[in-house]
Amino acid sequence: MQVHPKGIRARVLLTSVFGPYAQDDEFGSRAINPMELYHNQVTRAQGGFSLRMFHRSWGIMMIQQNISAPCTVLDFPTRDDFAHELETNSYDVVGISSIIVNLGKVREMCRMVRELSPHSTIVVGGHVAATPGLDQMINADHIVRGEGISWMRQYLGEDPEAPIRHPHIVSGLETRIMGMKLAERKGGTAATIIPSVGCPMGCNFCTTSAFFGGKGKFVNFYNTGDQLFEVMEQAEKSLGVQTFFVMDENFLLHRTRAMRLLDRMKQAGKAWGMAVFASANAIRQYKMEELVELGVSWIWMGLESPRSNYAKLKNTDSHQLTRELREHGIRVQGSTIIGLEHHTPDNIKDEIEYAVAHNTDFHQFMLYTPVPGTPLYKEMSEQGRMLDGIDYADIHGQYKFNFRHAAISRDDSKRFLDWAFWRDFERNGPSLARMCDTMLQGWLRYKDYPDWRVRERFRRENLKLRTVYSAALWAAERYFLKVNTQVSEQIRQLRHDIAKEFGSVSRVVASVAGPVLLRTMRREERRLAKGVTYEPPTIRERRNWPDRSQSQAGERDTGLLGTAASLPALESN
Ligand code: B12
Ligand code: SF4
Repeated sequence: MQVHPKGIRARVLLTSVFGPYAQDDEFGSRAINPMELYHNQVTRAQGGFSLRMFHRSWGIMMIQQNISAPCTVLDFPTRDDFAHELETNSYDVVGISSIIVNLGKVREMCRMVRELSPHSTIVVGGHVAATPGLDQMINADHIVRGEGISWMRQYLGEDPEAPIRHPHIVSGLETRIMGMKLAERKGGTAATIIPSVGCPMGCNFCTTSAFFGGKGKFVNFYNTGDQLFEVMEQAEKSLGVQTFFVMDENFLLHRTRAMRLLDRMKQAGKAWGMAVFASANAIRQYKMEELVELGVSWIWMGLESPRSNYAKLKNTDSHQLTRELREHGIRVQGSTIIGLEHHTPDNIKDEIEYAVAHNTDFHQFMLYTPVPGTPLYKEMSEQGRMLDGIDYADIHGQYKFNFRHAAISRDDSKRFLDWAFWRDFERNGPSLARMCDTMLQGWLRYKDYPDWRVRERFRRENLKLRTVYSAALWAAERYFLKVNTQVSEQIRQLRHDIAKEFGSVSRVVASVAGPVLLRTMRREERRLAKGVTYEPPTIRERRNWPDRSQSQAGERDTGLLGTAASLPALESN
């Protein structure tokens, strides 16, 4: 590969695509596609109960941490921020990170670089690189497919195989729920750890798996439990965390690594908690007690239809598995695809009912979407079933089909998707309450467990059950009283069970803080009805920067360290 003439002396800018995001615009922002995980694709039908939170662009943070060149990461810039950064810093290399949906923004950013910083080399990476014919659509010098750390190191003349340094990443920012913005404090939010990219299961629709090699392949940054333990211990020290969001598409699949990590945690007396992604077949490799001892407190799991034949769900009763996980205090985030090949207008409602009956703590629904680079895209293209003229900005799985389905129309795809979110909320109530239910079940089962690390983790996680969550449940019970009596009754029962276990503290807090939360909740719903949306803050961080006052610790546009909330993946201590 050609090496940049300045090598590690080249000044590098790594940027995410520009915002604002949660609005319709000519560059491909869509109101329906905000830069929020939960509100975009999980709790979007839950009104003021929806969990609002932002996540940094971890890919470029990883690259920055692993090159020796002076490097700025610019996250969530506006167009003006991006222009200003280009004009004031004379970058040799401008790296733009994007997924396919934001292709229009990449095109515009390349145009801006050519205009404002014509000497810069433009490198485009991330999932957008899988778009067929991308080189004809944007004006870039390099388009990088797959893993980017090794590419960038090589481009700057460094050793691509050198060990990976992990940045210290606070997993979530600016959390809000029920109209309350949660306080940010050091150690209050989980640290993100990225052990690998890709997944060897190779499900036909899976873009992450395809992008990093497909079936049987993935890229491991840390092969062993020992390496992982060290990375986590460093994050513990630097961020003051006890909880980790493990961003690995199928963390539990690698049992040897996970069990070695558990050994190390036991030896060192670590009562860490961990949120992971894992397929059902991977979870089945463990006894529940092993998961609990490992600190697994939250699992994101695919719950595709039993008629879909995905290997990961073979021989698994997913209803029973979900129930069992929750009984052991492990919150479950289900993920269900709407519009699989066998779905028809006649069976789709039953399939959605089946998904919703899992009664997971959180449930993501996504449309079956052939995305460039995946086996599904290849298959649909070969069959001539990809629809022409669909804007890439609308291919994000939360709008309408981008292909001709055998039985379901494009417009109906959106109707069924929306119905799935609505039905899950109607039947199971707010995720916040379901999560409290799981936490209580875990506490009751494990509060006297022989391993003190487990007792300590449940104690720590459940502190909020007796205080702020009791108040939230009080408000939720009142909120649903007139609109959904069944949900209101479920919440009332849960609140009483909590009070029975934790005594008068929870009752007092609920009756004092509950009415306040009910008011903030109602105010939030009024704001949302008026069309208020949320945007992530712009963040600028420099590393190896010649001006030492701006280096390493990062020059931040906002003071963001440590968002609070003991919420799902991004849980506080
Ligand atoms: C965190 C995340 C988000 C965050 C975004 C945070 C952010 N700041 O951008 C949130 C939750 C908001 C989000 C939203 C969406 N997301 Co998302 N998200 C992820 C997730 C789970 C992790 C990304 C990550 O950090 N991975 C770890 C890092 C290390 O990997 P990486 O980003 O791929 O980076 C590596 C390479 O790609 C490359 N690279 C990346 N950037 C660059 C730049 C340069 C210059 C170079 C050289 C290399 C390079 O090097 C990195 C290291 O190897 C991925 C799934 C996954 N496991 O990756 C989906 C994923 C990226 N998201 C996806 C989608 C579809 C979406 C949504 C459209 C979905 C939706 N409807 O909600 C929205 C879009 C929102 C928007 N307006 O843009 C798809 C992308 C599909 C595609 N082919 O484009 C993915 C792959 C999930 C999936 N399997 O479908 N997402
Ligand atoms: S198991 Fe999940 S992450 Fe792995 S290929 Fe299938 S859908 Fe993708």
